[in-house]
Amino acid sequence: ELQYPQRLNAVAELFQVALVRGWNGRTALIGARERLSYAELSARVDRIAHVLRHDLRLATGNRVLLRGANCPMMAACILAVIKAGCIAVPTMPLLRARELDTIAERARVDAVLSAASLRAEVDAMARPGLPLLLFDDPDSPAGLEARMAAHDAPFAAPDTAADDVCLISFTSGTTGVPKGTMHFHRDLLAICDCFPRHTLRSRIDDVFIGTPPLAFTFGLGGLLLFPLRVGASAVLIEKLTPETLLKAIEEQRATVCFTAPTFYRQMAQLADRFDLSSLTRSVSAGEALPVATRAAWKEASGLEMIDGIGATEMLHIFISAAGADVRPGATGKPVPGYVACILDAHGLPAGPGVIGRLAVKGPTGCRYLDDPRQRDYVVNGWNITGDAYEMDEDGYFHYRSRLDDMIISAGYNIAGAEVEEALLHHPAVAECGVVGRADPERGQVVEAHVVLKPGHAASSDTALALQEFVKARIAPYKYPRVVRFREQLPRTETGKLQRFKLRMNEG
Ligand code: 3SK
Repeated sequence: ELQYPQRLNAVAELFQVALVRGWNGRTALIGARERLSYAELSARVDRIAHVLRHDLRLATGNRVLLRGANCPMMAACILAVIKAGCIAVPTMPLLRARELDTIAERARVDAVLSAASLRAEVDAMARPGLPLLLFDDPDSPAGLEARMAAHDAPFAAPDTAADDVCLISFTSGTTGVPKGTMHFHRDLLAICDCFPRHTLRSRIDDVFIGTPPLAFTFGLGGLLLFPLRVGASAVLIEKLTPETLLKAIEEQRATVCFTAPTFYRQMAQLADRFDLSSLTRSVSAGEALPVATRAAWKEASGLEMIDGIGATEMLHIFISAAGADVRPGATGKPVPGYVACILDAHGLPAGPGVIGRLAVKGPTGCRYLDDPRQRDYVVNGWNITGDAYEMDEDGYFHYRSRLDDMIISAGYNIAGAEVEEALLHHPAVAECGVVGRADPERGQVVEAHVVLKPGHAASSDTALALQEFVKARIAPYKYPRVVRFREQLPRTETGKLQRFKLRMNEG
């Protein structure tokens, strides 16, 4: 059982621990243009917190929308909003004005902190009068940096309760309908004290690196809170491609990588050009990890991936396995601190071998912002996810599909993920997404959207070869009756496949 003081500010606590443990001279964040020690980061956070409270006159509980790519200044702004007793509402860098408007309205935002390079969409928001401060704009006399210069005293965090909201995180919207989820100060520490402590086993000499935006809780934990909790460093990369990530791993001697399966697949194809010998752990989440991707990354890096399932609703990873506990094909077991079970069609806990809805309970949990779906999501303290899973006799959880992605064809239940997994073993397939398409005869048919590797032709012969390949690997009734070739697949900024766009033939 995790215990935190009843009065708590998560960010003040992180820096207090750093001070007491003597980490102030250690490197906290490494960006493209700067490197900050714990002491420098803490001082920067304090200056920004002063600006928020004194210049912007924000009060405890006010909400601040944040917009920026992964860089030390964006990280400092998020931490400062929380230390100032306000509520951080981080947003994905690629969002457009209309989406920002929806978030600002739903979260009742009181101010905006944005990277100067991303201001266009903020300016286009329909919210005249909303206070805006730009950062990474050092020459502007009205920018955040100029205001920070006037404050050099330490900032004393206002009194907040461990269960005061400090973060509103919007889900990335694989269904196209983002929801706001609220998280407490104690939740930020709880995620650090579960997965990274027990499964990842983060250490003070770790160098964290990866792709998820800080605006996505996968990135907020993996690239900011987890390293800060143990005195480690994080590399924040603004312009991410598989090459830039591989190069940064090599240059910064990174030890822990966080990204999604798609990125691992792309990196695996290029890995032989880079020295990845510093990496000791690679974490995959955001999407189900196909066995083929695990194998390709192992071949390329020598590392057995740490797969995990997390959710914005739960803040971070709650089922995972590492090292000798890994079982390819299974996500893993509940991370210590969490319990999980499978619910059958009647909503009752089911034993091994039953495919049902995954439910989870732990120190973090879902609190939707003003959303009636809260009633369906949390029942008796259990968070009822939208994922279909199966537990085996040994207590390992195996992903089957998103519940809304289960394809029912001629009376058969077919998990799209299983067909994707089979297709990914074919040497011509780079990426794929499988959905159900309405069909007058069979109810639905399995439709595969396939991106081919270079050198393979999108032809009816290739489609036929893929169909035969799937029939030979898994039960033949699961083969894709329709195969469509695409240049790329529609994904969210966090790397999740947007199957609703495939169903609409969009993207
Ligand atoms: O949404 C996810 O997939 C996720 C994964 C890991 C950690 C956090 C999140 C939100």
